[in-house]
Amino acid sequence: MKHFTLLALCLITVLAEKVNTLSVGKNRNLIETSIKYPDARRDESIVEDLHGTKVADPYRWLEDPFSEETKQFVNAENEISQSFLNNSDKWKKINTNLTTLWNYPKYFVPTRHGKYYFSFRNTGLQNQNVLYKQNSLDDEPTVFLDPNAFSSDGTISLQQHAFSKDGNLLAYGVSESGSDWIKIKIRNVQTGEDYSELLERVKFTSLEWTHDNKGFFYNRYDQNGDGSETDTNKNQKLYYHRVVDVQGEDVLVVEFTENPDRLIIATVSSCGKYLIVMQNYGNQNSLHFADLEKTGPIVGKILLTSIVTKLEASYEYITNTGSKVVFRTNIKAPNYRIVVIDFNHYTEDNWTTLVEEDSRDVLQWAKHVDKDKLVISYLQDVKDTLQVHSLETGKLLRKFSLEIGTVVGFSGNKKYSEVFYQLESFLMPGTIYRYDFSNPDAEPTVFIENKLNLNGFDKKNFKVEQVFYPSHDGTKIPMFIVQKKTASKTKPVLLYAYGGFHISIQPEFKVPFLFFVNAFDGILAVANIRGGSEYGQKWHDAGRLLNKQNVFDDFQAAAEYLVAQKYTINKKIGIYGRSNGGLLIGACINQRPDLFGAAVAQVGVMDMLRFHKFTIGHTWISDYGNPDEKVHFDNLYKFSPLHNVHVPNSSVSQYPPTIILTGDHDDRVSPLHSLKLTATLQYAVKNNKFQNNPILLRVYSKAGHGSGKPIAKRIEEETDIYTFLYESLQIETNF
Ligand code: X99
Repeated sequence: MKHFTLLALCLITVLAEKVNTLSVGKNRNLIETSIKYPDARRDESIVEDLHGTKVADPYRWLEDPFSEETKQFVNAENEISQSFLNNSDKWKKINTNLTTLWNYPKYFVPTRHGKYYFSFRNTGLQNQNVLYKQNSLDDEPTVFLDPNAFSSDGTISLQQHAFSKDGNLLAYGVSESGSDWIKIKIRNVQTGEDYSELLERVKFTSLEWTHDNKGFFYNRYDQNGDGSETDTNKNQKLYYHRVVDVQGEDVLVVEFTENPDRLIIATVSSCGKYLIVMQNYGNQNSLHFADLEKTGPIVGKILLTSIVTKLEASYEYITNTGSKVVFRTNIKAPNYRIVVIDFNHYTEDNWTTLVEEDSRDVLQWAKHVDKDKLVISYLQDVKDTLQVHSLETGKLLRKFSLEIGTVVGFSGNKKYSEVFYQLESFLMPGTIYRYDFSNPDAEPTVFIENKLNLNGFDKKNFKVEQVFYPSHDGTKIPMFIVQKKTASKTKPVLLYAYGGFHISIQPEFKVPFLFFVNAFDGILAVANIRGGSEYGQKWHDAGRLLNKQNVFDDFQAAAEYLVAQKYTINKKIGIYGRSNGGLLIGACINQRPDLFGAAVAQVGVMDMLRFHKFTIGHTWISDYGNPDEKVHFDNLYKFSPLHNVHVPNSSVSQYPPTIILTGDHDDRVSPLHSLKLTATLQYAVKNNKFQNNPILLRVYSKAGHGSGKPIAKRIEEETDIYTFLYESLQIETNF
């Protein structure tokens, strides 16, 4: 075994070197040449009988991120992909262009805590946004917390933060190398100094202060990690930390030993009286509470009263007036409604509906502001609306008229009459509005408008349209199409979607997307395929579990529509997806390799038979189904990217140029998914006369799933992606 491993290592190294000597000249020529891929060892002995089907997994060894053999494989793949990308004479120019576009000052909504306003800002290219503090909105802001000081390369990021009720303390989480693991610290707002304690083993946490300002609840695991490991995360528990104590003194307050798979969401009610606890699985949760005034000092387990134990719907705490607690829920209301549960009489027959479900629009969130009002956001055909309702009667009081876009930030509090919201869209990098309920007849005013720093950029030269195209089963799918107004010959298209986990993909400002439209004279197409929450729970249900194939059909139908409507041709369509959207790309290149001109699969889930075994993957059973159950195995086996790779037997079935990207500290979707798919694809296409397009793998170091990635690393990665698209889609530019 050892000898075999050594031999494989040597082979990989030798072959990688050979490729280097091959990569001369422009990549457009290389695309016509076949690349020599690393000869990754196949372990034919790994064959399992799964529900009566023999399933081979010859690259199982790539699941060990720490083995020398895996590291060698990654190095060899990186050499190939980097030499491909570095070989493009456009890499530097794309890099410069992206950097210029990214370099504009960014402002975010201010929030009030205690005596101060706090807001994040970024001068342009700072790796991490900086938290500022000011006495009043006219006052000069001073830096309060600068994550750029945490590391020289920007790879330590701020992931979560919560101010104590009095605004004197800040609990904040820091993550290294993009991992989901965080360490919690506490900072004194007056002095700016940190307390000595450091709380570890924290992931997917609540951060909720008790209103005596003495401490906070947070979630922790028994194990620890740095994000490079693949160990499953189960048995999460809720703890209480008192400021100044060492972590060893923290009190275990809630655990659900009978459901080790579930995550815990804890909220302290806005009045401080209740601790509301939910067990979360997918977008469903249970509902429990405790009266903290009756509990007394927190010294041990907190006894919970259960309101909902069955996981069949979602409940989200909004606010409360005494024992009348207001929740957003989708129980018997797939587009969501707002209900009031009296904690003194909490059985379902006593619940009342405050805001009814709308038959068309999805109630996305609600915030308690100005003593007795709720600001509610609805999603209407994938565009946000904002309106104000009475907290007492639920009645609509007023609507804010919004430009087409997405409310990406909102701040308001029941104590204050003032609210801020930030609106973004494909061409609008974020405008912050301020509205004061003490002057109700006035309209919201522009507080700060984020502006690009780009000579000659005028959004009037671009157009955004929304079309509704038919999918394979006739369902109408919304899609945004963004391009320059000028007509040109067949434009390249970047087709993006996500399709899962009840997440809607709304109009937002993304520098790389605008770059594609602006610098490549391309068309950005964002398809709101099923699986998301664009039309509430029904849209999610229509794209999950046994309906998951609808997601892939909707995406392929988007490409077919763009071709049929003469926006473009197959070979000019680049498809891009990340995470669950990476699965989408993996499935679609197997199912319709002829339909696309290039594919970018970032941090994707590719092994649908084993995803539940690594890190937090087991919670995705809510969308994907459980591979250990036959009915779900049969379904997953049909589309799992890893298990549906084919050997091209015609030019139609050759794979499009494909780049697979991941990070070595991605503990959301372990890199093994990308590694195993790459090895399988490369094995299928090597020496194949029908396959000329490259299949590349790029693994970034000190990088995770994406959250907290420093701007410098993001620009590098986006440069790789857009260079790959430039080469693959035969794009013409003026630069
Ligand atoms: C997650 O896996 C997030 C994990 N997660 C929870 C939390 O499930 O961070 C959760 C519950 C309660 C509090 C905090 C958390 N997610 C988030 C999915 C998609 C998501 C994910 O990252 F729902 F947005 N995936 C990667 C799904 C497949 C690929």
